Amino acid sequence: MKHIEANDPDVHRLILREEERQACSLTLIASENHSSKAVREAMASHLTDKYAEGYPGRRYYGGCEVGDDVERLARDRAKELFGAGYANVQPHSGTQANIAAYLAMMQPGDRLLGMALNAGGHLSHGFSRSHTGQLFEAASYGLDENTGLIDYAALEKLAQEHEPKVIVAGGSAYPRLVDWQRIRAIADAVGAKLMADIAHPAGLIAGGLIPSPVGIAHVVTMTTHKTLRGPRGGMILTNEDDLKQPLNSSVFPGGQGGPFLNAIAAKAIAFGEALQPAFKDWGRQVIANAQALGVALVERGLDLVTGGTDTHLVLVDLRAKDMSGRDAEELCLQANLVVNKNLIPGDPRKAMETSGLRLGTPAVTTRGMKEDHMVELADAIDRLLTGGESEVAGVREKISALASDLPLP
Ligand code: DSN
Repeated sequence: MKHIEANDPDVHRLILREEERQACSLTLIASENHSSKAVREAMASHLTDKYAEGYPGRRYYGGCEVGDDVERLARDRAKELFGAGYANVQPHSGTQANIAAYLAMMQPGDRLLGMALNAGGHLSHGFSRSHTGQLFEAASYGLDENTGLIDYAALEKLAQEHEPKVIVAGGSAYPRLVDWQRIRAIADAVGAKLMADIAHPAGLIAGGLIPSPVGIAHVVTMTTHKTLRGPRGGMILTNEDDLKQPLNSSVFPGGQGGPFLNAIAAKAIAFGEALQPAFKDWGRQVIANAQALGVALVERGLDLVTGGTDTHLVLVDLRAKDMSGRDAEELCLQANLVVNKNLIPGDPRKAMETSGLRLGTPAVTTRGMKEDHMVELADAIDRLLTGGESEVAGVREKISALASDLPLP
């Protein structure tokens, strides 16, 4: 960063502060990860300066021949990774990918059915204050409050009543597998299209570790920076020939202007990394770590929504502790454990307070943590939730020591 240091000491200091924050703490935010140095180099490359509105071979600017090759490479690798016939690597984010996908399948005013935000869905699945809840007439399905699992029977009933054009499935705080076939059957029965948002488990699906919706859902969207371990960004896949052109047009010029070629190159690198056998091993470890963390938390008397996990995250139900997610998050943060509060099924508290804590293992697995470390983390969390402020200094020392042994990539 010698040029930033020389030209802009203010920004240099901020970047160093963030590096230090990440290095000295442990990230258990389920949607975060640490990308490789190669991914970050591509983000900082000269590709950032190039305009390339359009698609490979059909651009609105000259000088796009390298950009064309970059985008073709990213698309080809994405298709190979997920076994898809079409990939659009231009979406700048998961939400932009979702909005583009909806508008390729629906008109404003049409009906959308998505998982409720307080059930672990996402803002872009029809939440009232998201454009997706304003553009479309959205209804939401939820979880069985006793099991914490998607209530498929209620979803089916709601689909029959609401008659959506699109059903979106997938969540940001759902620790279990989604039955893609079952939701596709529900969609078929009401003449809806199924969209799978795999932003969270994309890397686990790419690694073949959990079932893929590609070929079941009409459209699959995702982010590239969570378990997929790439740069911040989004992506759309389909195997439906009649959706390819509408998806292309909906991304550009529908929702975006010029693609970020630097990010697309970084996506290509991340997909290349994900095609290596080591990525599958990493993903397997992510799941093993989440399961070990869950078991160790339960052994310490904590409740988990659904009792455990099949993926990269666990959702702690704090109601028995009589502590809010906000207070638990703050205690962990003081001890250098970065986590986030989260609503749980039937949560009696508001979204800014919550009764849950979401813990994910992608970032700590990238730093090299294994099951034994998860027992130490569970111990640290239990000490904080049980002992409160009096435990912060001791746990912070322990977490800092663990973190300093495990450098960022
Ligand atoms: N904000 C992401 C998450 O934390 O799950 C989803 O966009």
